[in-house]
Amino acid sequence: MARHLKIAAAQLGPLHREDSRAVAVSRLTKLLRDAHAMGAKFVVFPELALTTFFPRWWIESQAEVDARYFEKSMPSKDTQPLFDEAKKLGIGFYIGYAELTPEGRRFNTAILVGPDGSIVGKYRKIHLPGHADHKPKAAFQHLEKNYFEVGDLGFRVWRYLNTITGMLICNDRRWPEAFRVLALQGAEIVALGFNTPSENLHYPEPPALRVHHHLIMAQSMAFQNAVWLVETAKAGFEDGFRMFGHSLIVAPTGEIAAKSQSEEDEVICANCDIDLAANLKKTMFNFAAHRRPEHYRLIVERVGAEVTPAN
Ligand code: CDT
Repeated sequence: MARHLKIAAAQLGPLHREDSRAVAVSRLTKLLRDAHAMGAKFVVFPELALTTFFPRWWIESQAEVDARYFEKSMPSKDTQPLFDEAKKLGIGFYIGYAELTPEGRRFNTAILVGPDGSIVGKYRKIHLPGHADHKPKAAFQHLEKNYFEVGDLGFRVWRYLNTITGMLICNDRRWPEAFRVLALQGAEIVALGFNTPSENLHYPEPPALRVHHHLIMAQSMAFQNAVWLVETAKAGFEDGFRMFGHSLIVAPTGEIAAKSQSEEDEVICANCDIDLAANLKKTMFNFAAHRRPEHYRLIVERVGAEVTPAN
């Protein structure tokens, strides 16, 4: 019998600099209840879901950054109510947050929480976009390379809710390598939260084109890796800067099963047939039969593109 899992993407509208953790957690908890009312058993929240997307700001004082935006423990007094509600409702969830470790290391992190409230898995974002230097003339900044270290836990999957589930975070969705490493471990679901500005920081680009790229990437990554892909936005005018919504649940066929319509708090849900990918995995994307890794060596040996001299 096919395995089905009702999965929700719980999109958040903006969280401003002055919003407290309590505001964020109460909105997340409401979204969790909405997802439960729709029958969801797994809820995917956004990247850095407890605060504004603070990497848009250059902040001189590391002490201020740590106090306002980083979590020293998870759950904490502030986040415990979300864990308690999820446990009460018997729902598992993915959530992103800024992690400050006891050793003083800082990561852009996501965790997978089981329906019993226990933390099943942790992922620390590997592809950190943007820049580390202060760009005071820019309309807004993207300082992930300043605030976070590159994740040190690799790309992993977990046995979770009778599926095999992997986690990624935001910019990872632009890198086929990240998905393929999860797919090579048998991933059936990939959960991912994001914060994506509607404007391009580097050069003028129509906002619609940015959404177009978001959609085509999600559909192709889901299909080429035969996974269910759940991508959840934090969206809207946050601190005055717009980020797009378009949270998605994409089937392994590459079809969009559900998509958000607002840039506000909004839950979308799909009843996912986890075995939908079985035929694809046995035929077109039967990795064992068709992949040719002996010809892919450059992917791990070379980072940037180099033009090979003509033979
Ligand atoms: N949060 C995050 O990774 N956002 C990036 C924006 C890139 S622009 C510097 C993204 O890929 O959506």
